[in-house]
Amino acid sequence: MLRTTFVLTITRHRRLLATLVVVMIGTACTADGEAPGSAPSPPDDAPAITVPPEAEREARLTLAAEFEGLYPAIAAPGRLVEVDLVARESVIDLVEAGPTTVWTYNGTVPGPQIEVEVGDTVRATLTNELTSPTSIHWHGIRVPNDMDGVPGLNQTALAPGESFTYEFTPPDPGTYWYHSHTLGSEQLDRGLYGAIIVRNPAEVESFDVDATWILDDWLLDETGQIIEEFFDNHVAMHHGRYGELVTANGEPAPILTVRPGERVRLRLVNASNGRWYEPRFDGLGARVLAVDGQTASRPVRLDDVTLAAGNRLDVVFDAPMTPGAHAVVDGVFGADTPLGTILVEGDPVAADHGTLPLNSSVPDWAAAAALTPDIDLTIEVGVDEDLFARFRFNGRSYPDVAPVHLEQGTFAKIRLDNRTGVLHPIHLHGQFFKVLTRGGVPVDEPFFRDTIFIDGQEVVEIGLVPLETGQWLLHCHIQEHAEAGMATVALVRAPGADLPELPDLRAGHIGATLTAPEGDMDPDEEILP
Ligand SMILES: [Cu+2]
Repeated sequence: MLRTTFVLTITRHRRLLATLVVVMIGTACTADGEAPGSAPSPPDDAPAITVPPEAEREARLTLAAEFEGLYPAIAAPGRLVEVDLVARESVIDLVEAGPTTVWTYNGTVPGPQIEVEVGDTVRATLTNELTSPTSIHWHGIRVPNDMDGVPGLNQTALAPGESFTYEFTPPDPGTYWYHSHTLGSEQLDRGLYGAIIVRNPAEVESFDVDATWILDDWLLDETGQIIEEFFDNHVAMHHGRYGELVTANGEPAPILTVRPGERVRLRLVNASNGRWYEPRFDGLGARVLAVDGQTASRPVRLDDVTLAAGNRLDVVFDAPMTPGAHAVVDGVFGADTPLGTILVEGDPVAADHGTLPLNSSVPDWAAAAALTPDIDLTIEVGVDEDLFARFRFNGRSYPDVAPVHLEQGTFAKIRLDNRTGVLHPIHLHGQFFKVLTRGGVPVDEPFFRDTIFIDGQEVVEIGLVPLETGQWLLHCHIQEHAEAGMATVALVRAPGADLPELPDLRAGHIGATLTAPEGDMDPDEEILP
């Protein structure tokens, strides 16, 4: 409960706590990071890695071969889906105290849900009517690198008044979302996000109801306005900015009405800056079909996954034949935060739905757990002389990064060693990966994902076969951690290609605090205000 106390006191006592925070980095925050679902510590007698190099090479080739077929074959060309997204200020009704001024795509939070089928091409024109630069990232979708929306890395942020057209053909069915990747601690918090659903036509008839809930939390003052202090040392050092009002689709605790016997697919998206959720469905036997849009090879228990910032969970259940109301709550802080209600009423439907559309092509990759990591990434936090936090991958804070080099089509194992006391949902752009071990213990997740929750002081190993070449951001999805430097770049090159060069990342605006200084970059220099 220590964590809860901190979260709720963040805004009121920020400055007072600043010094205390610094003291607590390595002590209380460690206990603070004891999230539910955390992995056990490695056993003392964990076997040393004994696989010889030649056998490792063979094993890697086998893993890459097992990966082939995970993704669907390239679909036949479909429709052209054109979308206009205008980023602008608007007002919405969140609380009785009054309308709340927010930033929106097309006047609503969330922005319009974009719905396509695999093979369709999305042509989305973003027009910036804000007073700040902005850009859109298509979270999870394997887009061409120059459509990925990270300013300074993949594109130039749109100045106020400018427009830019994103065009891509999503290759994978699933639940994805789009959001600003510019000044994220402010722009996500103000409401710049929406869902993009890529359907597999062969699956559509498997479900009677296909709904989306995008979760967010809001930090409002007594008049219902967003408190405009988006980034400070305290939220950066803890779990990001948390709000006390939780909404789904911009509404506190909405009701999803279904008929008795209907098979329901509810796509949950976490658009919060930092907060994570453990959704619990009362009496519905709900299970998880897909994580981060990637269908599992077998249904997953809700207890076995978290919905960290950036994650998606496709929850499936068959509505009971008896009418009634079923609460959906967040289990993180004592199961007392309502997320919504499933209301079962009306005429029943036939309850014979057959089997769930699972993905039998997910490799188990059990052999990967014993391999030597190709890349070691150590996550640390430091405090500069003015008591500002800097998160570092291998000693470096964005934009002064040491990029990770990966080769297209080649299996790679990445070890993420979190030496901070706080959790981090790490997101890799442009690729999906599989969790191999937690705390030195092999993990059997029957799905690939794009964002992984790493607990305080935890070591997690992931494996992937990158297919998309280019420069891809690898970062913490807690917006305030990313803005405190917790980002690096994965450079994926085709076999035999030259090592790519990194662009000047200082030209971008991934965070308000990352306006880089002139002159040589020094990982230890003060670049926070
Ligand atoms: Cu983080």
